[in-house]
Amino acid sequence: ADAPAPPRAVCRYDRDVTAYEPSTALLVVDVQNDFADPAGSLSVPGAEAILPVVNAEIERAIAAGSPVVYTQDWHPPSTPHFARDGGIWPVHCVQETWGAAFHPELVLGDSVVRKGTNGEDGYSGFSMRDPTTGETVPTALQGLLRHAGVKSVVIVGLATDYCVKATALDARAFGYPATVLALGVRAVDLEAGDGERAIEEMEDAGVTIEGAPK
Ligand code: VGL
Ligand code: ZN
Repeated sequence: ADAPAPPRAVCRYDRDVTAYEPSTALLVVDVQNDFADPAGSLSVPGAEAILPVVNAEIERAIAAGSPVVYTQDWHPPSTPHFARDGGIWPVHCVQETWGAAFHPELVLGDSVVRKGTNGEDGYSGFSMRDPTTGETVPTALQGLLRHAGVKSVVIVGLATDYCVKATALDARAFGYPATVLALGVRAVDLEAGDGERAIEEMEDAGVTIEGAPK
């Protein structure tokens, strides 16, 4: 028999956006063990605190018939993205490992876009940049959103200063109105203040930051 599903942390909270519509997609960025679990190799401070917010958002989106798309950092064991191979990051989210798996408390769906699969940095859910050639290649996300008739996106996940930021900036570059939920994201903060600077950069690009301290 199947093991019972682990309990899901879901919270109720008020937010003042328009309700989801089928033309709004929720993008859930990289809620994977290496980022979200305190024992992960690139664990983001406070990441587990976003899970109830992210799950509540997923439930709202599903109830409204909005597509929910999950991105997943999905690196080969050796990639110029990792410090030991010339990049800046500890080894993380290696394909088929615990660290690359979605956090066990995350409410899952079937629409997953993997990135960084062939040695690219893959910060954005929309495109991946080859760190050696500088070439940018698209992921499946754009086609998926277009096919679903998506006209705007809401973004939550990890990390504010890398994959959330890159995904939000690309969403704007492709012409989507984009909202990032401040309670549903957390920053790596390699340098103190990176998270706040990322929020400002996103705002400058026309991203709506919702729930930010006023
Ligand atoms: C990420 C650093 C390296 C992210 C991915 O998901 O924000 N950060 N790879
Ligand atoms: Zn990565």
